Amino acid sequence: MSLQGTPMSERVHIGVFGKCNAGKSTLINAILNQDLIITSPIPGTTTDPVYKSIELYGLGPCLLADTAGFDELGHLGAKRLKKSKIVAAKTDIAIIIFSGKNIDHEIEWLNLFQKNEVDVYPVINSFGDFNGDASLADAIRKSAGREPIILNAFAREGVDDFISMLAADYADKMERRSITGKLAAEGDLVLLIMPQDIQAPQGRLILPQVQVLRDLLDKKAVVVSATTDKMEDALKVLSSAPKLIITDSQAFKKVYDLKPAESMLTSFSVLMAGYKGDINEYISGADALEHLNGNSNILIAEACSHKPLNEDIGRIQIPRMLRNKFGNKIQIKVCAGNDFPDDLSLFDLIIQCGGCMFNRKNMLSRIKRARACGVPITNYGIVIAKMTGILEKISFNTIKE
Ligand SMILES: Nc1nc2c(ncn2[C@@H]2O[C@H](COP(=O)(O)OP(=O)(O)OP(=O)(O)O)[C@@H](O)[C@H]2O)c(=O)[nH]1
Ligand code: SF4
Ligand SMILES: [Mg+2]
Repeated sequence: MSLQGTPMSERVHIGVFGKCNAGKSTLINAILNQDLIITSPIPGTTTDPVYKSIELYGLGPCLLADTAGFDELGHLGAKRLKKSKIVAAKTDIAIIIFSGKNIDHEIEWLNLFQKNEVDVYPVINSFGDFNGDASLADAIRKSAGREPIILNAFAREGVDDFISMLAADYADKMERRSITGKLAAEGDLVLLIMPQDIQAPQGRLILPQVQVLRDLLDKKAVVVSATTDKMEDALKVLSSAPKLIITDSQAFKKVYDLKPAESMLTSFSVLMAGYKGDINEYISGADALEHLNGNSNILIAEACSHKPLNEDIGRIQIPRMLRNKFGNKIQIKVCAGNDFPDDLSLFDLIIQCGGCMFNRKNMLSRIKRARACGVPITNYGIVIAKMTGILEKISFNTIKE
C-alpha cells in the first residue's frame, strides 16, 4: 500500500463469480477499461484469485476480485474453489455471471450470498447460449429477487450503466462508518496513549492508531497524544480532563489507574473490534473465560501474518495470561491471515485480533461461522480488559448495520 493509498480493508470488495468461460475476467477488464487480466476460451484460465484496485465513480475506492470458475473439476478445481470461497467471505458486492443452460451452480452460489446477507447481482453476459433465453432469465429473476443485468463484457456495452446502478443501490451503505462513533464529537478533548515500544514499527504508527487519529481529526476533535510513561505529564498540562482516553490494550490497567474519574476509557483494539466486527458478540464471548479449565482448547486468530516480536500480543502476552490463569496444559493454537480452520468445533474459545487488515464483511463472516458452530468468539482487547478486571469500566462503539 502506498502512503496515499486506501488500505485494502477500507475498500468496497466486489467479487465476480461464475463458471469457467463465463466471461468473469472479461467483465473485470471492462470495468477497469483495460486489458489487465488474461482471458481466453480455454476453461480454467484464471487460477488463483486476482485483485485489482480501482476508484469507481459513486462507490469510491473498490477492490475487484476475479475468481476461478466454480465448476472446475479435479483436485486443482477443489483447491481453487476453496480460494474462491475465501474471496466470497470478504465480498461486499457479489456479481454472478450466469452461463450455459444449467444454472444450478450459479443458483447455489446466489443462495449462499443471500444467506450471508451479501448484495448479489445476477449478470447475463449476452453471448453464447444465453442470448435472449427468456425462461432462464425468468428462473434467475425468481431466485435473485431482482432483474438480471444484461451486458456485453467483451464489447464493454452496458458495463458503465451497471456500475452506476451498483453505486446508486449502495449509496446508503457508503455513509462512512466512524471508528470512534458516538464516543467523540467535534471539540471533544481526546488523549491517545501510544506506547512506542518494540511492537511499534520504526518510524511509523500502527494502522489502528492512524485510522483512529484520522477519524478524530475528521470530526474536529482535539487530539493529544503521549506515550504511557508521559501520561501523567500530559494530564498535568491539559486544562480539563479528556472526555475520552484511547490506549493500547496492553496498558489498559496502568492507564485506568492513572485516568481522571470522568474520562471514558477504551483501546485502539477495542475500537477496531467494534468497527470491523460485532462488539456485543465479542463481549459475551469473553464470558467463556469464566468456564475454561486446564484442558481447554483456544484458537488465537490473527488476521495478518506478521513476524512475531518478543512481546507479541497474540503469540506471547495473551497465551501467557491464559497459562497463568489456567495452567500450562491449556491448548493454544495460533492461525494467521486467511488460514482460519475449517473445523471450529474443536475449540472452546476463539480470540480474534482487531482485524485492521480485514474488511468488515470478512470479520463478520468469521463471527457467523463461530456462531454456527456454537463456539464463543472474542477479541484481544476485550480479553485483556476482562482478565485485568476492567471490562465493565471501558467504553465501546457499537456499529449497527
Ligand atoms: N463474444 C464475446 N466473447 C466473450 C464475452 N465475454 C467473454 N468472451 C470470451 O469468452 C472467453 C472466456 O472469457 P474469460 O473472460 O476468460 O472467462 P472467465 O470466466 O474468466 O474464464 P476462466 O478464467 O476460465 O474461469 C474469452 O475468449 C473471451 O474473449 C462476450 O461478452 N462476448
Ligand atoms: S494481527 Fe490483526 S490487528 Fe494486528 S496488525 Fe494484523 S490484522 Fe491488524
Ligand atoms: Mg478468468
